Amino acid sequence: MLAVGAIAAVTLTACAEDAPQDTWQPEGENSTRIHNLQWPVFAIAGVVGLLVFLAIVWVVIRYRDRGQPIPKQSHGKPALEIALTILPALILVGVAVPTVGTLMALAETDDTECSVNVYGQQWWWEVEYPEQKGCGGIDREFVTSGQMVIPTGTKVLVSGTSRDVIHSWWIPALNGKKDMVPGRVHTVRTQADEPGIYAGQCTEFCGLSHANMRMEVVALDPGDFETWKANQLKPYAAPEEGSIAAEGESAFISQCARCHVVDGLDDGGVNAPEQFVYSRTAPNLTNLMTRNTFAGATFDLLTDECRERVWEATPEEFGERYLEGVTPECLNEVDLRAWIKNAPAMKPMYTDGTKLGPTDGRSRGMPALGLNDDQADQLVAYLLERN
Ligand code: HEC
Ligand SMILES: [Cu+2]
Repeated sequence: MLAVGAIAAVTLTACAEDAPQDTWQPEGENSTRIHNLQWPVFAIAGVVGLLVFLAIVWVVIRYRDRGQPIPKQSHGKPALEIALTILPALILVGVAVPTVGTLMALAETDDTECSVNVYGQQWWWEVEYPEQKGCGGIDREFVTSGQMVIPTGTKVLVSGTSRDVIHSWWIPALNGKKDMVPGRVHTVRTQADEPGIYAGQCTEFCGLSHANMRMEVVALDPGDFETWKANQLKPYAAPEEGSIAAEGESAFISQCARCHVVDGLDDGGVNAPEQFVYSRTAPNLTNLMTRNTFAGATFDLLTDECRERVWEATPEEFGERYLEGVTPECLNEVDLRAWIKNAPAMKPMYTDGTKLGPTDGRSRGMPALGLNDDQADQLVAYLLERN
């Protein structure tokens, strides 16, 4: 009994309020459907489990060996056998009917109001907004990474695939899991009722940094979503001539542009991602400072204090705070600098840390580029203007 109590206590503390990935706290249409199914199934399975457990305890005590003679041996009890076949079958049918109904409701895509594509890649997610009438209208495709921004109260269809191994997309508060498989497109509907950040993580083991492959859905009310969208599409703003950021731009072209794209930056054609990264491109850094986490939503771009302001905001305050992006005062410069100088030290990229990658000349993830402090300063200044 003590053991049971201890297990229950541990399980229940896991359900405490501050658990952003709690599957028992649905915050969208489909997660609510799943929740409405998992409760009764859990209850039925719990009652059956309890009855079986009690029956075992009773048998163990009642018929334990007290040196009594072996009882009379009998064979078969048709009434009992038939009852014990029919009863579980009925329970399973009782569970199957609502399960199939829920699965069909979850697969519904006809009434989609906004389409977003995701690409899983070791170890981050690219999020692509294709041209469409949905999502309030998108005239030019654009991409971001790590944080998928969607309008609230909107039926969003996430179509996903993978550029390397199998990954799995899972935002527990909004819907169930969906494997993202190379060469296939899988869909999962996502809808958030309230503005806020909904955290999730890759749930299919995908290699060394699987545990560092996280993602977030950011829901903004439709007005704020329009603001966010317009900001993603604004033209490139070159740094002021002679500034540190301008030196950063040159450093970016020579060191980073072979993998990373900044839309509108003329990099003289050096971007040739296929040649350098294992799978396709690295995250697009055009609007890095409009997201507040980086490298597979694993590290914060905001200082702890500023992060709290966004994450703890009420639904009414949230949109405005999120749209502030990463200001110079709020930048978590320590982690960003450390990343630029030596990314694999923060997030394991390949098993042999002494080599850049497998012998075919390709590497996974971001290499350590051996930059000095000045270059890091320049690059941080340049990136800080990508907002
Ligand atoms: C060989 C290709 C490559 C080069 C060169 C490279 N990166 Fe990266 N970078 C990546 C990959 C891949 C990721 C994603 C890694 C992950 O999250 O697992 C990444 C992630 C990042 C991120 C996080 C972006 C996000 O949205 O999560 C930043 C910032 C970044 N790199 C900056 C730089 C800078 C600055 C340089 C130049 C000094 C640079 N990178 C050079 C491949 C590269
Ligand atoms: Cu993964």
